[in-house]
Amino acid sequence: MRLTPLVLCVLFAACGPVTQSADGGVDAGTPETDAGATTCQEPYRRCDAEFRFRALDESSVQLRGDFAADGWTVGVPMTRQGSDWVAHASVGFGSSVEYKFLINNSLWVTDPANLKLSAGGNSVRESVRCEAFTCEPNAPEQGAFDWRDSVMAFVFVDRFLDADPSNNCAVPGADPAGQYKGGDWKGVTQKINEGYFTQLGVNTLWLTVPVKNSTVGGLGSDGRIYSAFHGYWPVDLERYESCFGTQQDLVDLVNAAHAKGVQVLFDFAMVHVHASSALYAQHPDWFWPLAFNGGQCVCDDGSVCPWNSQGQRCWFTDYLPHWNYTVAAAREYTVKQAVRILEETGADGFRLDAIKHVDNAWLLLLRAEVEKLAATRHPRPRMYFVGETYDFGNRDYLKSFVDPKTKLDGQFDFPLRMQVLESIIARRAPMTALRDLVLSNDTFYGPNALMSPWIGNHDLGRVIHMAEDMPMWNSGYADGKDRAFNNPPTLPAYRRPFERIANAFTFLLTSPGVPLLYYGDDIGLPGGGDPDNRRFMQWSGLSVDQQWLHSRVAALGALRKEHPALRRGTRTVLTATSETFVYAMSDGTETLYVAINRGDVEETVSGLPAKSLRDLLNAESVSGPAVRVPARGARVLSE
Ligand SMILES: [Ca+2]
Repeated sequence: MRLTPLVLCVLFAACGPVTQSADGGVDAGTPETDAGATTCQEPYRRCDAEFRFRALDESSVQLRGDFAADGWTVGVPMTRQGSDWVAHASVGFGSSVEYKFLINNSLWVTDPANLKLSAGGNSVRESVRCEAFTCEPNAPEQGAFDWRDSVMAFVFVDRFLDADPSNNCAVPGADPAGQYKGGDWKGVTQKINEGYFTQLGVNTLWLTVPVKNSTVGGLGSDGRIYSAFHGYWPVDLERYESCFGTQQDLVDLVNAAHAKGVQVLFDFAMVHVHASSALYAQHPDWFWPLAFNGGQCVCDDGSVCPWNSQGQRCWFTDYLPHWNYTVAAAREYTVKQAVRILEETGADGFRLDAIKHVDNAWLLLLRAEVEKLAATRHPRPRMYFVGETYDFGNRDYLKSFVDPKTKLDGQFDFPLRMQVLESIIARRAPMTALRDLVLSNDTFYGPNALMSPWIGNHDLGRVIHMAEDMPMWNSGYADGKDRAFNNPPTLPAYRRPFERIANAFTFLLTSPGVPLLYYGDDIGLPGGGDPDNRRFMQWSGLSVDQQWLHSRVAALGALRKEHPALRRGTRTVLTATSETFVYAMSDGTETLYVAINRGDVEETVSGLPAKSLRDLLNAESVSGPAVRVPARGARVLSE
């Protein structure tokens, strides 16, 4: 790995554990190194760690460990210095390193000078820190938003708040459920200024696609006519969506968000354009032909493959020409428009739609060009890209798109969503299954990856119905479309589903990554599959249960903001049963304990510290190591 020259700490306070305020900024008490100078955010720092082994009569000693991807197989030869063998390795600031010494190329030994061993029997040096560190290339700087602190809400602009009826659109013949409903950027700005998002602990917005969409209707697979209220049928990437407002309205929105410490991501639809787009007429060679290989899909390797295959490039439907990014001009054009949108609006990144249907070359180019833009902003930010790869099971496939340096920062964690749904919400799998996934999932996607854990989105039936006593759909894969028009679901009239959703949010908001709140899930907004899962946001007349869930999500958001361990910490699994899951989140400064009971009777959980504990979520005191957790309840405990 190439590193920039040493950044020497001028003041000791900037070299030790740096205290971050809840909004990600540096605490006022942290001295600046010198006027105008900045330094990189902690996850992008590396320490030069020295390892020593007291020499006897060895002919060679190597350092092996997890300090590098190939550190266990290649290793670092140690050199003899006086009575010691000595080697150096670059270790992530604040991270832990496991290692052993390989003597004479045959004998593995732990470090006799370090008694700390891992479960696997390796020596462990915990939480490595250093006064002099190096910064990785293109690292985000101190003072810029730290994305480990992000909590994201997906705001479906057309369905959120209509603050300006003068921009409202209507598509002739559209089904009422698929028609524009008037929501706009001014409406989002109004809610930003009212503190609606801040009060929920949300500091990142994902907004629907901002570019001009088709003004004609499209025929859905259900035979109904839809408008482009969702933004996924772009016609002109160089104009903004007039149905949502003006370019100035959008700039005002981003400025209002930033004034509240809220980041803004735009959905970007780079998979296709609408057939009415002039781009398609002018540059037919920029798109795959509809009848490619006899109308079937084409995959990365040029073979014919089924719909939804990995790397598939076929049209979603016959009015959505699919970009052919093997054509450099097509790639460069869309990336140029994406970067321009970030430049013009000041926004902070993208949610990238259906990224598995886009050539890797496009994503690599987008990252490279957006990094150039980042270099012009001060302090240099991390521009966050979160991808949608609709796959509930294949983590390796999701991971193949994740590399914060060159591709995505993270993806929506579909496999984790499936397990949270099955274990906590629908209760068809034991909580031990969630534990089993979590044990490997937190670090699965690699250094500095920030996945987005979630439970609801705009492609699935509203999650509240999966939390009913009898889950509305029998499979986590169900899209809920059977109830989109036929017998659409109504709001549950009892508390239990709301408690189960609160438990799921307890898990999300005490997990690493960028947790996602789909608009309305904080009030258990009802709805079947698309488009019924995109009902207009309910701003009044909330039931007592809806108000309870909203306040619970807000309390969890506040806890996450107040306690860095809940968002930046490392998870240690403590105990799990079929009904309960208990884990600790620790950042080296503070440890919090999370206990979730998804069952319908009170449970006693074990494994907590044997002392008095404060339940921050319910404002109660309890005593460990065994603590009672109410039916469908959770505790977030502090020592
Ligand atoms: Ca409007």
